[in-house]
Amino acid sequence: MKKNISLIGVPMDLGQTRRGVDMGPSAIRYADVTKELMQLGYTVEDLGDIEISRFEPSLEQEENLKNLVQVTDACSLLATKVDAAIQDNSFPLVLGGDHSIAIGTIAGVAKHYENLGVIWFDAHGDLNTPETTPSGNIHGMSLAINLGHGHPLLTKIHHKYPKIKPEHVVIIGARSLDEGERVFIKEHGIKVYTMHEIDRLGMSRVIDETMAYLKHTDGVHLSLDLDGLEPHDAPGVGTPVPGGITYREGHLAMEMLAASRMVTSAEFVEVNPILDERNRTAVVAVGLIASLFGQKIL
Ligand code: 4U7
Ligand code: MN
Ligand code: MN
Ligand code: MN
Repeated sequence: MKKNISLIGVPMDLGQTRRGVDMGPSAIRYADVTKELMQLGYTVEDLGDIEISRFEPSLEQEENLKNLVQVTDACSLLATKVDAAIQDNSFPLVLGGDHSIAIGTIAGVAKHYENLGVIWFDAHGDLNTPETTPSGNIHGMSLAINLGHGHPLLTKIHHKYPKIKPEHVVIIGARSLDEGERVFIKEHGIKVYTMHEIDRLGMSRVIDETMAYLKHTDGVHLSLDLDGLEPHDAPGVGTPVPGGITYREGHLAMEMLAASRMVTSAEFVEVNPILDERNRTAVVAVGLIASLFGQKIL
């Protein structure tokens, strides 16, 4: 893994409707993410937070694409920062914010890779489109957008279209999929390890298979939604779903990713301090980040 890390905060809560997730980057910084990474021997440059427009445009709100303009603007800005960090030979580590920010992160990363692999660690598929969304919340569409499906303002951010190919995506932890998402997964042949497969195979085999599956990619982005974890272990998230990945399974996954040396960028999203208990979820996020960057028990 690269020795320089660029930390980018995205205080975004406009991709969904529960307030508070915009404070995620502060909560994760407060849980000492920089110190942990420095102790592991990295140089960390904290680039601060992306500016999110609070201005409500007088445009008519589209019911199936809430805050489309603001999400587009923030993601374009984020893509530029992530792109520049990679250009600088630094590892981009993005802190959310709701999962709509993955549109910007992956747009910035994908410019540098012909065949970017993506590990989508999440209770959800985030594969809705404006036609299938039950909520109108863009954080439930971000993976579909990266695959080229959705509003052109979002799919065409930062010039490349589409950003990633369905055969280079692995979803891990799914347990809440909408009907339209099930159809999307079948139509595009996306590899999904639902909780059922994680229970049956164990996390160790799931990650081994994932890395073998992604071996023909030229870079791997980890997009980790904290709601992928079991809500008892990570309660501070906007859309908790019972029956998730345990604390230890999460760490094992990160430790194995570290050992693979294949991950080239990462983001940790959906930490909501208002819904949390004494910043526990941010602390869990920092622990997972440390494991991803090579922290070992012994
Ligand atoms: B998250 C949902 F309907 N599928 O589209 C939707 F259940 O980034 C939830 O994974 C999306 O947290 C959750 O609104 C988005 C819903
Ligand atoms: Mn998500
Ligand atoms: Mn989710
Ligand atoms: Mn397609």
